Amino acid sequence: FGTDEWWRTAVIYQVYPRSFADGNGDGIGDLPGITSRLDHLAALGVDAVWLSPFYRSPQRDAGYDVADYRDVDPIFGTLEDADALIAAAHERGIRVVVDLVPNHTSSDHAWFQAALAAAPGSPERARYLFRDGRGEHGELPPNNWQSIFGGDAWTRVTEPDGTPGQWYLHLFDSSQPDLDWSNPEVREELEDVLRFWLRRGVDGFRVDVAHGLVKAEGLPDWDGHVAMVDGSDAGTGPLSDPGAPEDGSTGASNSGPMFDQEGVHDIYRSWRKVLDEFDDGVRRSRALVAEAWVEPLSRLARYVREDEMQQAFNFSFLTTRWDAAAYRTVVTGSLQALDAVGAPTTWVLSNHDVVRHPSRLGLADQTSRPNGIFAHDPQPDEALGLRRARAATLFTLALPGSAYLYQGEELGLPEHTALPDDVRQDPAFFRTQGAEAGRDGCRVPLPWSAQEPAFGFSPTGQAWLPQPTGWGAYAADAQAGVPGSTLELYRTALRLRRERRLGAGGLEWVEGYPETVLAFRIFEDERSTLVLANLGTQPVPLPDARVLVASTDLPGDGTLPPDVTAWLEG
Ligand code: TEU
Ligand code: CA
Repeated sequence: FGTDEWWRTAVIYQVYPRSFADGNGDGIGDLPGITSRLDHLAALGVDAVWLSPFYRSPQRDAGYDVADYRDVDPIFGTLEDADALIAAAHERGIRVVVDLVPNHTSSDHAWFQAALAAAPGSPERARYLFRDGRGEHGELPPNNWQSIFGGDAWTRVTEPDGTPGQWYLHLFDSSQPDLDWSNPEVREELEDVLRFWLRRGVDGFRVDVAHGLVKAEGLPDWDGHVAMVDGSDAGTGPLSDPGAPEDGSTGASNSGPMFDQEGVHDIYRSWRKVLDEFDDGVRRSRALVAEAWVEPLSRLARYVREDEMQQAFNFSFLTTRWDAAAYRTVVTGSLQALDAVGAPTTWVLSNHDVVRHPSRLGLADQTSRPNGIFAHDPQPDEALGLRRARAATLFTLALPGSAYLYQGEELGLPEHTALPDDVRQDPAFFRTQGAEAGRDGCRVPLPWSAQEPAFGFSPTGQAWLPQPTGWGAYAADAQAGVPGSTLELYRTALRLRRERRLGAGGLEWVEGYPETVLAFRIFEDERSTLVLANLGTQPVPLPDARVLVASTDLPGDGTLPPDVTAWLEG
């Protein structure tokens, strides 16, 4: 490990533990499974791995409902397995970022169970947001907030004496009660959880719903619109123009009295101090990355000020239409917003909450495309989508800053759009009574080999979600060493990115190409790299320079075909 601020240019690979690799054959991915596949990540060339939650949990929201922050869920393994995974990653020079879920606990958490057993007004209830209901008998929710997964954001409890009682707030599922962050006990506990994992050697935390911890004083009613998990918006239906904000950010942010309150920053300043206690001068800067759906980007940038987090996810590309002008706006806006606070930006094309980018980009007509982050596009063209996804990946990996990859994107995996409803597990699907498809389609277990059933995911051939037929063609084994495969494209791009220090470079737009071409130069040291991405429908002439890598084989006639990106010398 170097002593630099590694996170500034890091490529960070998201592992979704239940779907990565199953070690013990029960059909659910686990920590020993991840450890056994770390060589795949080393060969890919990533700097760090971010692990989605593996803590003790009833798994009602796939682990984003934590019952014990200091233990590993038995389905994923043990604390010793976590230690072994961290050590094995570090041996390979891969840093480990874990997911912290501070906005809510599981309803199975000992604190919430104690709160249910205690009386209104008790210190046990004061760790959560319990309130009396409105109406003559308290039969109405305390305010009009809606859950991001659909339905009321409040659930009424039965008091220990059997009478209908208070209500508690949950911005997500009813099994995810929100903590009261104005309570010092809550702050102390979560800081102690940070220390628990820092002592075990983790290099950072991805902070779930970082913009949600503090709610407006008095929990006032709100008549605005909550951006729902399906990309619809509680009041107005699907967001019509995802590119609406001027800086090109997603248009899917959460706003209102439950999000982005000034008080959150004080929390992250004290967390940063906790992380700095562990700065050993060698593996410097344990890092915090905010998952904050906040707009405009200048608001997002406030989470990464000098004494707060080092990174925040920039989700802008999730909603960018396949249009060069739209990407130019987003890239310029993102770099400017973060430059203003002296931090690098991040780039994200996929994660466990959104439709995989080959499927998002696979709709020929991008102008009439629905908000493709959460809702399934009708009939994506998989071949076109993959071609564009590879092109998008290639220009993204050239951009200054840090990049996040979601497991399986290096294999070119599409969304599973044909999952039967009875196998789905996402609570967002159930809370909306199936009105939207939910997020299971991007969480399908990875194909490692052509071996059916389960394509090498599990030694017993089981998989907690069915994999599509044809999954074997995407298998890591089938792509490794095959020129032109998506996996080899990722490996090559990451190698060149590292060699040419692209993440640390400066960007300059290049004139002289058609409007439909993204053309920029990355300057690093004395060298520069020219990046050309053809988002139009006609081939464009390439300059006379050495091609370093192209997202799809070039025809050899000196042109760059539609939906292809190339990196060139100079
Ligand atoms: O997601 C938080 C979250 O709010 C968005 O993903 C949400 O869908 C968006 O704001 C809609 O506008 C995180 C996790 O990534 C997700 O998997 C969890 O379900 C959620 O928190 C609850 O912990
Ligand atoms: Ca398992």
